[in-house]
This record gives sequence, C-alpha cells and structure tokens, in this order.
Amino acid sequence: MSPASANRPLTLALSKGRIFDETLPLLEEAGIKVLESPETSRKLILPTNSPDLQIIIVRATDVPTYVQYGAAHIGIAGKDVLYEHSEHHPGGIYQPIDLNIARCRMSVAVAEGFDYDNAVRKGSRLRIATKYTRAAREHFASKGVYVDLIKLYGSMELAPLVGLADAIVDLVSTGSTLRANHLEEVEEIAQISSRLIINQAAMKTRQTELQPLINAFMRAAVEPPLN
Ligand code: PRT
Ligand code: MG
Repeated sequence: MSPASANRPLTLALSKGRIFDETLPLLEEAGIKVLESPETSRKLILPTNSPDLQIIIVRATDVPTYVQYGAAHIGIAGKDVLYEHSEHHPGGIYQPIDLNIARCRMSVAVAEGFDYDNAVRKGSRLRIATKYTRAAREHFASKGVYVDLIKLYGSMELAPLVGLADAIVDLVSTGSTLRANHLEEVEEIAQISSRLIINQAAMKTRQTELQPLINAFMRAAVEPPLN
C-alpha cells in the first residue's frame, strides 16, 4: 500500500516561518486550529483540533518532495520552490490553488554602483549566484545573456560583496535585506506566491476527505480574512 493511501490522518506539509504563519488564518477559516506552535514545540508532527488532520513541519524546499511521494497528502509551497523542484522531479503533484500568501518577487540584484545594463549590453559573461538555478538560467537565456551560475543554499546577498558573483537572483519582499547590504534590485523576474499542492494518488483515494479542505482553502484564498 502506498503511503498516500494508508489509513492515517490527512497530512498537510508546511514549513515554519512565513508559510506556517500565513496558513494559520486559512485553516481557521476551515475551522481547524493547530494545537502547538512550531516555534516553541520541537515536534515535527503537530496535531490539530481535527483527529483527521495533522501537520508536518519540513524545510520549505522539501515540501514538494513529501507531497510527491505521498508522505504528505497536501502541502503549501512557494512558486519559487515548486518551479525548481519540478525541473528534476516532474509529475505526481496537482497544483490547483494560488493561495496568494507569502508574496514576494524574484529579482536580479547587484552591488550598488555596478553597471548592470552596460554589462548586459556589452555581452559580457555574468557570474550569477543563486539558489534558483532553473529560474535564473531560463531568465538569462531568454535575454540572450551568457551566465555562469553558482549554486548557493542561502545568504545570496553576500556573494556580490565578496567577489563571488556579479549579481544574484533572489527573493525580495520589503527590500530591506538588499539595502542593508548595499545591493540594488535591477530587474524583476517573477511575482511569487504560495500554492496548495496535492498528491495525485491521494486526490483519487482520499477525495472525500480532501475535497472539503481544498474547498475551504479556495474560499479562504478568494476571500482573505480581515485580520
Ligand atoms: O529559511 P530557510 O533556509 O529555512 O528556508 P527558506 O528560505 O526556503 O524558507 P522561508 O520560510 O524563508 O521561505 C518560504 C517561502 O516564503 C519561499 O519559498 C518564498 O516562496 C516565500 N517568501 C516570501 C520568501 C520571502 N517572501 C522572502 N523575503 N522567502 C524568502 N525571503 C527572503 C529572501 O530570500 C531574502 O533573503 O527574505 C529576504 C528578503 O526579504 P526583504 O523583506 O528584506 O526584502
Ligand atoms: Mg529563509
């Protein structure tokens, strides 16, 4: 029996931090309360007030993996994460609803004073540091700009400051991290928000339990709560 069809509570995969925080009001709209906080509890499986639903806390980049293999029936992940994941692991996941939470943009940023337009115009080869290698590769290929990509797993903002890269591709929301590090945003690549994703097998085998939850997420995403 596949994990997705095993007789256990529906499992929702979330990452702690902004996705967890912004999902709570959506769950409340569906009458679901999470009984412990991932910030204070060390538990990785969090109970809810519904015996039929549990939450697992995983790294943001691991959410699609848990859902794809059916270890979680549903999950919430950013478009940034889903796009990179699907490059090497296509299929197995439905991506039905844009929840409009954890919004930000994916942008190119450089050190203040670096002449990005000129570097691009001259056809120089740019060194780009990023966690988002697929998005970055496709973005620069579509502009006809040659790039060497350097894969990083965090603190991308450091790379231009210490000569590791000419530019970074990273997420920006308020822009204060860029400002604090004397970087400037020179190009927006995409608007990002988080999506509800569903294991395809679970959609068939657990549909009667999943559908009310999906409907509640849809209603909550269309009519965001007032607080
Ligand atoms: O932090 P960790 O390494 O554990 O994992 P993660 O960074 O993948 O997870 P998390 O929780 O930080 O982000 C989860 C999801 O939130 C991402 O996949 C995005 O879809 C979404 N999101 C929305 C963001 C941001 N806004 C955001 N601002 N993710 C990251 N950031 C970072 C950004 O990388 C940069 O370092 O915040 C910094 C910029 O913020 P501002 O406000 O200073 O511009
Ligand atoms: Mg982070």
